[in-house]
Amino acid sequence: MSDSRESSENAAHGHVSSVGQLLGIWAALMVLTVVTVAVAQLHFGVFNLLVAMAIAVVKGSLVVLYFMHMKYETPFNAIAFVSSLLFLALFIAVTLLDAREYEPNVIPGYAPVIAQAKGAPAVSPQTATVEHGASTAAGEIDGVVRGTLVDGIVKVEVTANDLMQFSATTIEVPAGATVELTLKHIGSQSKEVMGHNLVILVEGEDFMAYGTAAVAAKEFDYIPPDLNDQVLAHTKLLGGGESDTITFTAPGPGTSDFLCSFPGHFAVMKGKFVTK
Ligand SMILES: [Cu+2]
Repeated sequence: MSDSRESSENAAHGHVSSVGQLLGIWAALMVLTVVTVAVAQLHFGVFNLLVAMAIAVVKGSLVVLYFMHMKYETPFNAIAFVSSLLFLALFIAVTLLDAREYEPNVIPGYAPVIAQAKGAPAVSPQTATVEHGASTAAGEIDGVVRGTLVDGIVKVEVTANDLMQFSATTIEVPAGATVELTLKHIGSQSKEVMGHNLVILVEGEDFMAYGTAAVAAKEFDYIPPDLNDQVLAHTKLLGGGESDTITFTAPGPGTSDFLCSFPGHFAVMKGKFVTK
């Protein structure tokens, strides 16, 4: 009786591979592993990944077919196996699409809410920005822009790019000077996606508070009218390729904040406006 049960179980599990066949597959896997390492030393450019994946697929197939006995299974099991692989590929592909879509909106190293909750200071977004795009079209990160004196007017030019960076972290002008400030958006993204402005606050006002409040003022291009008493001067909201020039009088000696008030940007797009 126990014999018959054993034989019926064997029948259900089907094939028993010979030792020779298993050793053969093992040898093939070892050879392919050596090939993988050897191929890694060669450079095929864009085909590097394809070659590596092709070898990996062959190895994986050998394991699945012989060690996991898929070769001796019914076609139904093969269909179930292959379709589960297809679904896995689909999940990964959709996730990657999503990640790419949102990548431009991610501010490197910026997590103020979490940092506040833990009572720790927020990660300096400035440091993160430098790591993220040290060589950009804007060029001078951590730059002090002093402007040039032309006909009694101090002309200052600041650029902003698609990587959410101002070319200046400090704008320095003589106290009381007439300042002509130009903001150039040197990126290519639209105002809706990567809009930039430059808002100089009155001394004592906090860019974080202003930037947070400005998020709700979309219809005013993120310049909330009820906070105008906090603003010394501001440019228009610009899209890629646009620029705006404003003229204002610098106050007496002091230091205040400037920022881009487009939602999410002030964490990295900010700096000091210094009058001396
Ligand atoms: Cu901006």
